[in-house]
Amino acid sequence: MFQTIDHCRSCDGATLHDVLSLGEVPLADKFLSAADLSRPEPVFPLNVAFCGDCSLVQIRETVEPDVLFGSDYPYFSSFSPAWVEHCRRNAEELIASRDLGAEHLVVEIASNDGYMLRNFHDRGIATLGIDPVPGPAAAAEALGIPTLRKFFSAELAENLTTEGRFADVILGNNVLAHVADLSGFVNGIRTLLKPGGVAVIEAPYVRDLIDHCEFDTVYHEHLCYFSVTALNRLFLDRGLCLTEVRRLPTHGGSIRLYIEHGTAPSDQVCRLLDEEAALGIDSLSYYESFAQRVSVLQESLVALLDRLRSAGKTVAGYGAAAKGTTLLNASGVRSEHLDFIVDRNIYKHGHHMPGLKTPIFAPERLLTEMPDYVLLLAWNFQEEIIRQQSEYLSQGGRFIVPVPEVRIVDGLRDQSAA
Ligand code: JHZ
Ligand code: ZN
Repeated sequence: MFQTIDHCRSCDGATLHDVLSLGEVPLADKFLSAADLSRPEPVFPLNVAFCGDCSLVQIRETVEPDVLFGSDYPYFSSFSPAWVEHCRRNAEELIASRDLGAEHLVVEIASNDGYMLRNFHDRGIATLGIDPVPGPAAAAEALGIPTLRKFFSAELAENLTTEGRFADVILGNNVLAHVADLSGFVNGIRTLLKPGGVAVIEAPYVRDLIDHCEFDTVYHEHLCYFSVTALNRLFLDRGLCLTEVRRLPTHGGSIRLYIEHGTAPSDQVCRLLDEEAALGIDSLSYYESFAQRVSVLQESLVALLDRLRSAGKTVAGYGAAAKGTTLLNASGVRSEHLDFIVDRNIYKHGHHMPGLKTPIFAPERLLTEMPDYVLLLAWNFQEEIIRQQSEYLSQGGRFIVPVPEVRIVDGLRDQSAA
């Protein structure tokens, strides 16, 4: 069901250095049904490595994509309003800056439930979604967005262009890290992209991951953790170049890449490359203290939960996010630490968190149960969730925010809990 690499996923170099081991954990999005609870749950090793040749950070384990992104894949982008708004603004900007109209085609790779393409579709611009997961793809089709239920690949791009379909804009949010065949994926973008077209891709930024100790964003779906340095090489080697890179606050810190046909990165991108070089992102030393900082965070989280439980406090979780699976299981949080987890995604209700088996309910349960503390597993939506839960806070509830360091937020104060 999984393979272990000993060569880099981007440059095929053999100099992989281990950076962090997260032990053996279940698959992040494999929420358990009631029937699953009595069956053994598979766990997989999870190890992060750094390529000494091209500086790409990656995990060593490759779980088959059909296992990770099968019909039970529960992620529907539209349950997170701030994310939907972030993407709407990106779409509006692209429509204006590229003067998109009925004669243009926008293709999105990993189009999920149509959360992004709907912005183009509603303006009469032709769209094509590509996503292998049936549930979200059906939701996109219900909005009128044609969706190919397939993984994107070089071959798929060839087939589309043989039919005369070339893209003016290619979109891909949080998909590049999921791709095992990076070379095929990037070659596919080059094939499908019209001359003069642009691919706009967002991915979590490894610099934010390391600097803010976001180890929980490491899970088997995420094979790679990108720097601009590693990406620049990935695209240049395949006849594409970065014309702009923007840093974004989403998912704990991401980058948006603007990619076009060509052979020279823009001056703006060169400045970011210089900045990364000055930080040493291309050298192993940048990653050396990470594992130690992760274990301090993990220990302080478990110590806090032990302390609260010993004092008879009730504790719930907010956000059955994929990253919650890593946070809980890799840190050694135990099922007796958490009473329940809440999430807005109705497809996760009635299910249980991988590993800990904590039951998942709708957020309304926070007010009926009034747990003393809520561990914010979806900490990347901290502001939005805390705003939504003002009632819970005003009744004396408190949030535990685990990343970048464990702290307690009671609405008035934000204090370290270490
Ligand atoms: P969220 C996702 O991971 C999906 P996850 C994917 N694995 C990926 O690559 C990364 O992002 C980058 C819920 N929620 O989006 C919705 C509320 O309940 O941070 C989600 O279940 N109420 C493809 O799963 C979860 O929290 C709210 O108000 O780690 C958030 O998950 C909001 C805002 C969210 O990503
Ligand atoms: Zn490499």
